Amino acid sequence: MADHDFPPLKNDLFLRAARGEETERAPVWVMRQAGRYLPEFRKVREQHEFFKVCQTPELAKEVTLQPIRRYSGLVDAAIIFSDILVVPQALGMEVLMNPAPAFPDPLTTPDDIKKLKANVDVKKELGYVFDAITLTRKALNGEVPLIGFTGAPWTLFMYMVEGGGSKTMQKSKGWLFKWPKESKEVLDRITDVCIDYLVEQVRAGAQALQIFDSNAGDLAPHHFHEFSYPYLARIATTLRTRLTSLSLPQVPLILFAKGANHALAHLAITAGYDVLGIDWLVEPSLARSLVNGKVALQGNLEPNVLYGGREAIEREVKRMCDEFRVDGKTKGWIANLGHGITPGVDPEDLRFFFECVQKYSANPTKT
Ligand code: 1CP
Repeated sequence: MADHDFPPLKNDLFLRAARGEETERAPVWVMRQAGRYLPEFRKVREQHEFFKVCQTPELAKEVTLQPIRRYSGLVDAAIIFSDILVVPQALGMEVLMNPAPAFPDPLTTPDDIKKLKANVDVKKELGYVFDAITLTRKALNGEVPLIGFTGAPWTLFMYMVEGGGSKTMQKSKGWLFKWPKESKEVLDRITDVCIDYLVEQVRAGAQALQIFDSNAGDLAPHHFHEFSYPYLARIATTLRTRLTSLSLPQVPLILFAKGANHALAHLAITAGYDVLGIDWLVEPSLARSLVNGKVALQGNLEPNVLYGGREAIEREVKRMCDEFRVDGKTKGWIANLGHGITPGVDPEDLRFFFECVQKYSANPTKT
């Protein structure tokens, strides 16, 4: 698919900010914006199992569009409804969602590596995601751009070894330290699939891509540089080469290495991404100075502020908008939460968050 196969884009604020440009106000979207805080999403889930929604392009499209319809004119990007755990599924692992992710047969020892599929054909295993992307981009009718995504190798490795989410990450970190060579073999295998997966998402119509390294901040800085960074950098570099050689568009690449704020300066210069997502544990002004204009930034409101009532939301959004300004200008910033929205948020409070971003990020020098 090429750009001219889709309706023309009416709102390119998100794409302009991702390229680092000055914008009339900050574009805004939120991670997990299609999710359980929305009654219309819960209704779909009452009737369909989680991965069934991901695997049925019509349902994935419907759910992706729910926040876009509800917050029409207030939200500046859509993210395709899926999950990071479809990559382990493509590698041959069984993943259940009940309601948290569960792998009945995780990677226990290096001997289990042979259970992973050797040559993953992403078109065969994940074709439903590409179909959902094409269908959704058409249905969006150019209202906002569509973001595709993948989990990052270290974060996916963590799930594949732990067999689900983990606070301590003892098993996955145990692998890194006990079997570094074999761990890197698995990380490399995941990276190969991520690259193919992202290329096909662009071919299907994704207009930007986000890599979620949600567990990046759980690694010591030197372990992050050994077990996460090289794979993130390889994804960006190889993806760009592949997109060029296939005459596909060079879409903006967003890296959300949650908690790896120690690496911001290094990531900005060397990792090959256009945008770095940041969580709320780093002040925007510090993040700004660390990346020094090399990349755009995305983030970073503490998600629990959305439970704090209107006064707190307004105060905190205003503070965030002021902190992200560069020389008094709104430039190279995509407003977002510092992590995904949680199920208990009142959808009307999220609307208020969007309204506050629009109000307080208005650029005095470009209206
Ligand atoms: O029952 C349900 O409906 C389950 C809730 C849910 C939803 C709405 C899950 C299970 N995944 C999703 C969708 C999802 N997941 C999206 C859709 C697009 C959007 O943002 O609207 C995206 C981008 C993800 C990405 C994802 N899945 C991440 C990375 C982002 C993050 O929050 O850090 C991770 C870590 C996952 C794993 C996952 N999937 C679901 C849950 C509950 C979890 C986390 C579990 C854990 O704590 O380990």
